[in-house]
Amino acid sequence: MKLTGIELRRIGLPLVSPFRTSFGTQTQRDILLIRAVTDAAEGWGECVTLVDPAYSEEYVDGAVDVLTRFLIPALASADQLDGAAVQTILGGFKGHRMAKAALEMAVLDAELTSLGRPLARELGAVHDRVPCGVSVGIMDSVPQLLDAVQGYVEEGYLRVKLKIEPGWDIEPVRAVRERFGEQLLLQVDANTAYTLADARHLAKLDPFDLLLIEQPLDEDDILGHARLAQLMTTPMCLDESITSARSAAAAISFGACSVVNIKPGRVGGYLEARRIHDVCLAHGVAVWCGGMLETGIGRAANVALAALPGFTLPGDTSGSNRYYHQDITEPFVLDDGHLAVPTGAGIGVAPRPEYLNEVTTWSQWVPL
Ligand code: OSB
Ligand code: MG
Repeated sequence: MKLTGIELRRIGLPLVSPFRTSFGTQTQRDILLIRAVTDAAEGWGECVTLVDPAYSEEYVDGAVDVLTRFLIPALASADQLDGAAVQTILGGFKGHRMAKAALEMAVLDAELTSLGRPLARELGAVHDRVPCGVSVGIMDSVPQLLDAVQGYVEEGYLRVKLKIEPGWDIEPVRAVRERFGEQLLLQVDANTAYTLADARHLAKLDPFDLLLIEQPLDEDDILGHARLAQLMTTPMCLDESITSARSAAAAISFGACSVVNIKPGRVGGYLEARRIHDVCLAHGVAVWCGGMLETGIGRAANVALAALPGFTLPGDTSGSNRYYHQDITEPFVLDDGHLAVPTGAGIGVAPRPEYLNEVTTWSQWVPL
């Protein structure tokens, strides 16, 4: 397969409601999409960078820059291009995993589309639908939070994740546990908002029987997570800290986590995401698929990944309507708390051209 060129496209989509985390509030998204045009087929990728470097060091303008300046031109020399070759070539550049992941996804989609093979099958999926959870942002008040959770539970979500930060942790968790009972699968995500000095405070979450606490400490603080894991009974899960199969293996060996959130964008792509899954499965560490408020493009690929055997916990793979009034693809609709794994070739979905054009704010064609 030979690459003809890459189209970069930015779209603006408002979120259905503001999403507040310990690192900021998202009210609308500025999303970079990648279309890979090859001699065999076309493929789509979604870059999961946010507009500012608040969740990770990457951001949308930075991704556009590194893609146009370095990553896309590096693919020009390859005459037999596929997803695996992209990973090898891009491995010559440090960091920028979200930008790399988007490019890998677009080429992988083109490759698999031309071969008529679904991404799920290619990755080793064993399920045709995946159980879904929902990530619930920090709210202005506990009653407002209870209303939001109530709505999601009524929609059928099988697990609820509450975003926490200092000042919004024990009480909201207590209120949700009291209102929805012991059976609700409940977990929390701090997005690095605490330090090890908060260990006694965080241990107050232990009586609420949470599935896990996600990334309480800084992304560099593997030792801190290992210490904290010994000071609380709630299982420790890492998100930001896990950037590769190697870092996953190291964190597990140090006792820093017993659960891993896998986000393909954060780790440089779906092929590395599968390796992390394999490492975790071999260590008996449960994994689940994280999310970055993706459109149907990224969601399709995440749902394919979440169908692998080690994904034993519900993911942040919510239905399209949890994020957007109108998705750019056919919407993903929750059915009995699950999303169906796409069965078409490649990622199995594509943007609807008219709506895509309507929401496009910028585009650039990079010939090869
Ligand atoms: O930490 O998991 C996170 C969204 C943006 C950035 C980081 C995170 C999140 C979410 C939302 O929790 C997950 C989703 O529903 O896409
Ligand atoms: Mg997280």
